[in-house]
Amino acid sequence: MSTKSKQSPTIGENARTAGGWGAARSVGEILLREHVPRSGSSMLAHHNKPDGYMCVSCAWAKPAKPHAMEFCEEGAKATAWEITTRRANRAFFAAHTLQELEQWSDHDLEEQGRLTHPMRWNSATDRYEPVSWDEAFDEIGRELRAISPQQVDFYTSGRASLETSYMYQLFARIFGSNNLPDSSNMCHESTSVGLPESIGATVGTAILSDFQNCDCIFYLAQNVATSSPRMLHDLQDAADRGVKIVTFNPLREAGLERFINPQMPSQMLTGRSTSISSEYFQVKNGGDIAALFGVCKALIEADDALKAMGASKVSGSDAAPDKPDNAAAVAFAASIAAADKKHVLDHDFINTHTLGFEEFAETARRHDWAELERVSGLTREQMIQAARIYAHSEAVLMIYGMGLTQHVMGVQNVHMVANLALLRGNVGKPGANICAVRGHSNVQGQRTVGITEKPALVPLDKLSELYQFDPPKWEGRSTVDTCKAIMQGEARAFVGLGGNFLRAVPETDAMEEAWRKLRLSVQIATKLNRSHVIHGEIAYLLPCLGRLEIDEQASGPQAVSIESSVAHFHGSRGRAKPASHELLSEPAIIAGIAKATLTRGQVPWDEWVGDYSKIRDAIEATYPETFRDFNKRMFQPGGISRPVPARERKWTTANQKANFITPQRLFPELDIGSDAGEVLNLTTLRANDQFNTTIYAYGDRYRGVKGTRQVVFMNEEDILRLGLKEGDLVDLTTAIHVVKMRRVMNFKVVRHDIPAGCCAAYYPEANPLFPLAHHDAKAKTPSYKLLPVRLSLSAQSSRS
Ligand SMILES: Nc1nc2c(c(=O)[nH]1)N[C@H]1C(S)=C(S)[C@@H](COP(=O)(O)OP(=O)(O)OC[C@H]3O[C@@H](n4cnc5c(=O)[nH]c(N)nc54)[C@H](O)[C@@H]3O)O[C@H]1N2
Ligand SMILES: Nc1nc2c(c(=O)[nH]1)N[C@H]1C(S)=C(S)[C@@H](COP(=O)(O)OP(=O)(O)OC[C@H]3O[C@@H](n4cnc5c(=O)[nH]c(N)nc54)[C@H](O)[C@@H]3O)O[C@H]1N2
Ligand SMILES: [Mo]
Repeated sequence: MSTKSKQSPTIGENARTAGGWGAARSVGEILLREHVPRSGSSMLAHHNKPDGYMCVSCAWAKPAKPHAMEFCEEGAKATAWEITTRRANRAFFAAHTLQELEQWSDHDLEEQGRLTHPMRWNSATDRYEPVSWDEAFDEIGRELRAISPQQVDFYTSGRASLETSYMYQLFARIFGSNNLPDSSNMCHESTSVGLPESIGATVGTAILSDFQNCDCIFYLAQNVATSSPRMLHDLQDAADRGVKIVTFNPLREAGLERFINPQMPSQMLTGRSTSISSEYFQVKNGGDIAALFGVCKALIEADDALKAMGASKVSGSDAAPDKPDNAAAVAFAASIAAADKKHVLDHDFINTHTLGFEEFAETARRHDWAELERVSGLTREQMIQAARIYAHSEAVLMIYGMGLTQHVMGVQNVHMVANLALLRGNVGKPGANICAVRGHSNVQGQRTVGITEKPALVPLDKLSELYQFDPPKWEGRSTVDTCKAIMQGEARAFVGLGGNFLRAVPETDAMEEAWRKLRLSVQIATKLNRSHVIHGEIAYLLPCLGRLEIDEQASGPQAVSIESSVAHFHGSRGRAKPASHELLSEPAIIAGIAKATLTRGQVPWDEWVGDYSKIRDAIEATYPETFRDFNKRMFQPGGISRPVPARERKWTTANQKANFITPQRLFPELDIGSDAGEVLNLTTLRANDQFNTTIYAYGDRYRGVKGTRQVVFMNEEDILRLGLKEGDLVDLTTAIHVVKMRRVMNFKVVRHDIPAGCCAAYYPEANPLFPLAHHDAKAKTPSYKLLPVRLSLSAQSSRS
């Protein structure tokens, strides 16, 4: 895809320290960049405060006692992005055809600013033209009624509030469709599938106080400084208390190494930074199952050795290792004995609470160290070192992100995290829990109120009783199923509640062609993106209020609510003047479409739009335990804690136990064919100047990249071996599912501290490479963190 912006790259040394002056300075620059007036910066004083608004960037926890400024660089960017004074108004759309806008980059499209008025695409002029809200609703309703509900897909991006999300899923179901794909399908779906099998929790069990109560953190596959920077405060406090932080990540990420807190003047002045990770293990991407098996093997064999030592003491024989290979396990066991402990593993916990331990332990014992080393990229000593730290800790918090979930074996990655936790009872006690760091600010909450393609996860009987309709029982489409249906022409209409579906999904080039065949595309959005510019035969672009804006309805200004990563619900009040007087709120738009479409169901749509507390009453009526006294408690400091049974060691699995689930392989079977050329395993990353497909600017301060995103990070040895040099332009082609050539061109080679055999590029630039079928079998999460690719010098390279 060609881009309008010129990217003039410079690649410097990467900054190993996150936060600090760089972050503080950028906040001012950000407000300036978005043309936010001075008054806008005072907004930030209310950011993530109990009486304020909840950040529209990430989903990280909102503490009951917030810092004076409970925002981060990324939160400030997301705020400025939404309250910007830039406008994509009538004049803008009159001046540009969509064919022309197709040539624009993601950055340039969103850079135009907030959408101001409802629009319909005119095929004669190839422009989005103003339309009245009523006309829009009427035609959308008419079109939807003419299409079978099975052929309509209702996508949700993870930002929409609980109120909006509840209304949206209800509308889809009364209409007759369970096709509710969401961004979560590309994100933590592996968690939503894997954790219920392991411990009966659909979400992580961790809460904020676990950071104060743990003595060790295993930090896997999450880039805290960019993706959830406020968590750095929690990590810093933990590190200052002496908590051991053991990190597994192929890249040495700033923030996981050192952090300067921009809110602590002493640190700013002295430049003193806190070391975050006590151990940093650069696992190969896709090598986590092997790495964690190595850690578990070390623990299990040390436990065996300790038992043998105990037995031999009783029988009076020597505790010396019977085979030399066992020496490490014996030394490890001796360190545990010296600490006056009887076991390496928590056998009481295992016996009382779990099933499947024997099979898991046998498999771990059987795994060969050499194979674990080869697949993980770590040494045996490193895995044993991680195991030792783990065994000497009493409460371990497991934290993970996309580097584990977005894999062909994503669900099994999640199982391995749980397996490791269960070995020492590290679930459901203070400081010891599993923290699945969610992405979008309400992505977790949307599932809680029914945004899911899986009818089994929704109280259909309750919905039927409350709204007098017969909900569809068939399994709906998840994101990759929706892509497939669009490609095969089975999906006729797409309704998008936020997001940028076309850019976020795999195989983007092929998807763009298929997308044009939709009969109807309806996009509810705040800013223009590629999923709007490419469109169906009939296309609507409906602009909505953002969460930061004052939402005035019949009963006065409204509040909405969200759920954080640690399963707490929080109220949020917008404070900014709406970007345009023609905007409607998301609930009002959904109600408008619903009323124009539905011929059944009894829902007081207008009453709900007039007063959102009535939507919350309806949510509480649907989920009485989860949302008890919702309206009364939604603004309580620290939020409303959602009941998560596993947190109390109640295992709501099929067998009422926590389960060790043994992955049958260490690494996915990937057919890389017999083509010539070496294969590297690609992972995709976010830069610190982006929020998903929203590109704030070209660069990544933390990885030393300026002026471009079109880069491929490589290990020095690989660069040499492939006959390349830094700065070369290369083309990347997909090495699996080679039926069709998938290629991206002219990526600049950047030397980076990444294991040999691995490489990394930015999302969404690399998405055309990902075959749709390359996903976890059960969760269908695309394998965005592992794709075999081949690299070749591009024709444009200066050397050619
Ligand atoms: N500023 C900003 N904040 C965001 C977002 C954003 O785009 N920008 N996006 C939001 C969303 S929707 C989400 S889901 C989250 C995403 O937040 P993260 O979970 O942090 O996801 P990524 O940024 O994709 O990177 C994941 C990390 O995993 C590492 N990694 C890659 N492959 C592997 C692997 O195979 N194994 C291991 N152990 N590690 C690996 C990468 O080096 C990287 O550090 O952030 C949210 N917050
Ligand atoms: N290769 C690769 N691909 C990935 C990933 C990866 O790591 N690697 N990550 C995946 C993940 S984790 C996710 S979550 C998806 C993200 O996929 P999406 O959620 O679909 O994408 P976003 O970029 O978050 O959506 C941005 C758009 O949302 C709209 N928007 C913003 N705020 C609002 C609002 O308040 N209301 C409404 N109605 N619209 C709004 C704006 O128009 C903006 O252009 O991408 C996935 N794709
Ligand atoms: Mo996400």
